[in-house]
Amino acid sequence: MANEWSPTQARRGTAKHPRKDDKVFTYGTAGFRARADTLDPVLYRSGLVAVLRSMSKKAAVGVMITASHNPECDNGVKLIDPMGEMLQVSWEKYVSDIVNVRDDEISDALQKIIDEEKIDTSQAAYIITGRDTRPSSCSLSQSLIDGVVAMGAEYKDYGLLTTPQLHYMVRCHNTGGRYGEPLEEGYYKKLSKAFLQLRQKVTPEFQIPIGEGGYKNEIFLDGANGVGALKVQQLLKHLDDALKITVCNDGSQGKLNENCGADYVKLHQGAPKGLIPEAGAKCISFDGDADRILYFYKDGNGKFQLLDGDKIATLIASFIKELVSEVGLSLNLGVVQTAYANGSSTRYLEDEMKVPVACVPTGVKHLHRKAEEFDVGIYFEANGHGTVLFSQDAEEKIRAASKDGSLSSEKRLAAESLSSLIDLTNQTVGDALADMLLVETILFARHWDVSDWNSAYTDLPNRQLKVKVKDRTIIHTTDAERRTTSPAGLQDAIDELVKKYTKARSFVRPSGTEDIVRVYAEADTQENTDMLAYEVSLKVFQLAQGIGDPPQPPAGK
Ligand code: 16G
Ligand code: ZN
Repeated sequence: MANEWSPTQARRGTAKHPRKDDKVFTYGTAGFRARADTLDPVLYRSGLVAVLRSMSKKAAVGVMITASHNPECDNGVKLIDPMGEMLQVSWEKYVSDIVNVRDDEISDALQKIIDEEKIDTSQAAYIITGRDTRPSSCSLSQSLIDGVVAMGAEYKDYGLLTTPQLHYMVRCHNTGGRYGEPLEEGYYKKLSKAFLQLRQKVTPEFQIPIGEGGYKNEIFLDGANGVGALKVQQLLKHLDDALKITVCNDGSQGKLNENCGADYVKLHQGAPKGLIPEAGAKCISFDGDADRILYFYKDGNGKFQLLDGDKIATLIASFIKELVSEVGLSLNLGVVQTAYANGSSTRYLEDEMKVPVACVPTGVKHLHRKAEEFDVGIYFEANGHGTVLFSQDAEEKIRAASKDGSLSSEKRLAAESLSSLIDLTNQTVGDALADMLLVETILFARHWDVSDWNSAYTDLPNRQLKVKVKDRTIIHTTDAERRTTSPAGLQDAIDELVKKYTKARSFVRPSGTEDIVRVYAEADTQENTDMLAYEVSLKVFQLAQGIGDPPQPPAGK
């Protein structure tokens, strides 16, 4: 039994972790993120709230210390709810409130949450924590633990983990081991077992299209100099040499995310530093905490080809759709995207694959929630974050079919494949390691090389730009961030600009992780896309009080 929380102790702890200035922190799309040297009190206080959350849910909750793809000097923290999902939105305000009150207001602020949520503070609390490889993560982890201990709670610190591994641990803890063993080894065992089983089952007999290129099991990984580079090597030990992975940017030299990692590759649409691909070689890139994955390669003409989250989603959706229809199950399968999804991917899914597509605002929590509305919900952000969610009903039907002796052996095999596929997907959050294993299985099953996969549809050229403005919160959006409602005149101006080009689309939104406004454009050619992105950026600069130098036209214009 844990000690009951003591307001005095929580307050006393602030002496060791004082707020240094009046900087206001907001629990944003992915928790708190800021320069690491400002975060000590934020971590301490996140520990206090995590304990209240755990008491209120009567279950273990997780706290991950990472700033994902941000530069190494930043760090961050996010809370993970009992089933491994992102913190319930209504609690985001509580965390922000606690983090922003004065030191002497802490006890009262905690009491307010206890009263509002009717929390029984004699309830035992348990916190599960992990961290990425940032140099600041160790001491921030201690600040968090100080907060947890001040509340009289118990904790388990897993040390270095990828973000999705920690989400997995939280779910395992709260499901009595039904989801998996709450150990790092347990995570590798679960994934590798499902991978090896699925690989055996997807024998060519029931594979429909066989590509020309031929599957290759060699992969070159850009590990972003982060935790994913370390963990993939642990995973490999369990894969019976099914994959050969050369790890570049493994953290032994370069800085985390510096000129590398999935975010860099997506934005620059080019190879990261430290990984110069040979033509045709299959390359992948993780982000700093390994919850994103992108594929890329250099084609025969030396052109960089990116297979982003949209391409991954279409590949997975088509594979699952085939298996589901092979079994003869009636399951409602859908794909969830954001405004950043390439227009070609949406058209391909809807028009060619006849798969329903939903569009939601940026941020994993929005995608995850929407995907839960389907029997099989495949969600991916274009930036490479995504996974597949199976409803309980879908899972039960699949498991039952896999054991149904009255089905033909083809149908049963397809059901067994789906059953292994469920175990191969991280049902809590996007997971670069699990996604890699799933993509590799599908390519293997289809005898596909990356170029076979890439030929499904051609991405429209696209460009993302950033604009610095005085106050990005004046930009309001609607329609899953595809349109702006303020400042006045901005949407009309964007509409006019978009009309000038073919197959064009553009939107702007305030970033949830940086103090900037993001601009996205796509059109028929790269030249037109770059021009449209520039013109829209200029409008944002003019109508939303841009600061610094105005955006410059694309080179040569
Ligand atoms: C965070 C989100 C990611 C989103 C990105 C957008 C989570 C776990 N991560 O990294 O999904 O794509 O923010 O950043 O939700 P932005 O708001 O700066 O464009
Ligand atoms: Zn990440």
